[in-house]
Formats: sequence, structure tokens, C-alpha cells
Amino acid sequence: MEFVVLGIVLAVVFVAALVSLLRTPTRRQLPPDVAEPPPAVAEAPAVAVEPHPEPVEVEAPVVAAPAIERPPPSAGRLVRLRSRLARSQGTFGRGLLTLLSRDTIDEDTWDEVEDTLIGADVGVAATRQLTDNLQTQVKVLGARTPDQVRTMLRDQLLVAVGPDLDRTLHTMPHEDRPAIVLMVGVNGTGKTTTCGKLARALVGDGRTVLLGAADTFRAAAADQLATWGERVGAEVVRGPEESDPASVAFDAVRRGTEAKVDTVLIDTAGRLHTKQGLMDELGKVKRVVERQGAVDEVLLVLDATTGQNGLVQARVFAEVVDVTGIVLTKLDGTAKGGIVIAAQRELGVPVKLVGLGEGPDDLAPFEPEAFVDAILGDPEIQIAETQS
Ligand SMILES: Nc1nc2c(ncn2[C@@H]2O[C@H](COP(=O)(O)OP(=O)(O)OP(=O)(O)O)[C@@H](O)[C@H]2O)c(=O)[nH]1
Ligand SMILES: [Mg+2]
Repeated sequence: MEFVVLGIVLAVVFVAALVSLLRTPTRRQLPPDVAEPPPAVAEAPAVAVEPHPEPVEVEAPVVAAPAIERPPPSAGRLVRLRSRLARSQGTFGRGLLTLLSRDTIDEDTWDEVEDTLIGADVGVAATRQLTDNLQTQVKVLGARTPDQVRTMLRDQLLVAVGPDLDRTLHTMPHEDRPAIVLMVGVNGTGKTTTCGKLARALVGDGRTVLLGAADTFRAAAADQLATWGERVGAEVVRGPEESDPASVAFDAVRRGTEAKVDTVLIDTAGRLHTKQGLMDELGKVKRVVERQGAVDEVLLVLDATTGQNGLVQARVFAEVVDVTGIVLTKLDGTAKGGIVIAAQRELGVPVKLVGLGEGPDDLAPFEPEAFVDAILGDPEIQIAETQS
């Protein structure tokens, strides 16, 4: 009996060993130099990849070209940038609306109106005239609704800003040469930046531009201008450091004529109006350039944050180079938007451009209506506030 059991056990072990040997063939059993037969169904790759339904297109290699930007056109920029005038709106526009909405406007109120205007850099003469006009209007109106106050103030501010002044920026080429624009002003007002921004705006409007780096005091000044030029693909003419700015300006116009560009923008070095030698030099730049044709625009760049001080300087520049237009920069950084009115009165030339930030496209053609509307703020909000 034991022998039978032992025999059965041994038989089971033997059969099990045989079965396992037959069922698990290993790689080692394959001859080493024989390739494994391909599986009937492709093995799944380690990471599942969706089969591409269409043939893959091979993209052409990207050739590194200088990135020339395509700036936006200049039209309507002031409307787009009106929120930058928010600070002026805070003190100037809202202050006046609140005062003129009072039920009774007595002498003290008129004094406050004057203080608000003076405080916003409108200037003494313009403040007097504006206040007189407002007094007349208030008498005519009698009881005023907030809407009427706003309309009255808007009309009078518009008159003060000069809705009919010719603010055309003369940048169109002549038959035989480009338009010539000269940028002048005291140190740090934003001349180089304005040259760059204006070049962008003109390119955005579909024009061709050449920049003349007639600030030869510092190599960095020409580099700064060159950077602006590169961004929009505008050629920059520069001379050696400390070379004669008049000859660089002359060369820029000559080159612009050769290259048949529409406009040549000439950047000049900042200079103090009190330095006679430097002011004479500026006069010479203009005279030398004019051997090739009249300068179309002499733009005086004024920093709006310097207020009345800037106007004293402006007068001297106007005497030396016949300013044709004002560029008021840094209007985004002041609550004194009234400087627009004062600057125009002081120089007798219109504000043509305003700078509203450090961004490359933060330069706008000046539009009186958009400006006054920005100063007064959103009518809905204003009316709600004056009623409360
Ligand atoms: N916030 C603000 N900053 C401005 C504006 N325009 C120019 N700036 C800044 O003002 C500074 C001086 O600008 P520049 O263009 O170098 O001035 P500049 O008149 O050429 O200076 P100089 O050549 O040294 O006389 C820079 O930091 C500009 O970014 C503007 O409209 N708003
Ligand atoms: Mg400069």
C-alpha cells in the first residue's frame, strides 16, 4: 500500500515537472543568432501614442530674421489712452463739476473754481477768462441740472483748449525730399522717446521714416535712438561722439532724400535755455538742415510735470528755432492737465502730440474733444456722483 501511494506521488511530481518544462520555453532556448520571429500583432509601445491620421508636414526651418514690429496706426489713440489722464480727471475735472453743481454759487465758490484751475496749471490769464465765461453761462442757465453743468463746462473747456487750432503734423514728403521734423527741448523731457514713438506711429500709418541722431553729446543717446529705429526697421544716421550735430542732421536729411523716405525725424540733445552757446548750436542745426529745404515741423517737447517752469524755457526755444508744435509728454504722471491750455497760450502754437506713458505706443495725436472728455470723466459716473 505504501508503495502504491509513493508511486502515485512520484508519478504526479514527474508529470508536473514535465508539463512545466514544456510550457515555459525561455529565450535561452532560442539559438543566439536567430532573430525572434516578428509578432503577428505589433507590440504596444511603452507610451501610448495616438496614430497620426494624416501625413505629418515637416515645417521649413525658421530663419532668424530681425523682428520688425508692426505698430498700430495713430488714429484714435487719445480715446484709447484716456484712462491715463485719470489723475487730471480726479482733481481738475471732477473738482470743477462738483463746484459748479452747487445750488448757489457765491463769490467763495468762484474763488474755489479759480483755485482749481490755477492748481491744474491752466495759467492765470486763461483761468480768468474761463471763470468769466463760466460766470456768464451760470447766469444764463439759472437753475442747473447736472447734465447742463457738464455740457456747459465741457463747452467752455473746449473753447479754452482751442478746438479749431490747426494741429496737423506735417510729415508728408515733398516732391523731391522727405518731410523734416526737428525735436527740441530741455534735458530729459522725452525728445528721444518721442522721436522713437513718432517713428513707430508713422510706420504704423504706412509711412517710411529715417532717424537722425543729432544728439552727439553721448554715444548712449544715439544708441537709444538706434534701438527705436531697429524695432520698426527705420534707418538711423549717426555721427561720431561729440561730432557737429548740424552735420549729422544734414547727413540724415541727405540720406533720407537718397533713400526716398517720407519723413526724417531729427533728435537733438537736451539743453538748458539759459546756455547761450547751446541755444546758438540749435539755431545752427536748423539753419544747416534748411540748406536742403525748409524744416516742416520744429516740435518743442515739454514735460507736463514741470508745470509753469517748463513754459519759461519754452519761450526761449521758440525764439531760437520757430517752434511749430508742442509735444506734451508725461501727461500720465500729472494731475495738471491744464498745462495744455497754458502751453498753447504761452507759445501761440498748438499742442500736436501728447505722451501718455513709457510704452512704445503711448504717444497720441492731440484731440481737444477726447482730451476734455477724459478730463471730465465718464458722464454716467459724474452725474451719479454730483446727485448723491
Ligand atoms: N511716464 C512717461 N514717461 C515718459 C514719457 N515720455 C518720455 N518718458 C520718459 O522720460 C525719460 C526721458 O526720456 P528721453 O526720451 O530720454 O528724454 P530726452 O529729452 O531725450 O533726454 P535728453 O536727451 O537727456 O535731453 C525716459 O525714462 C522716458 O521713458 C511719457 O509720456 N510718459
Ligand atoms: Mg535724448
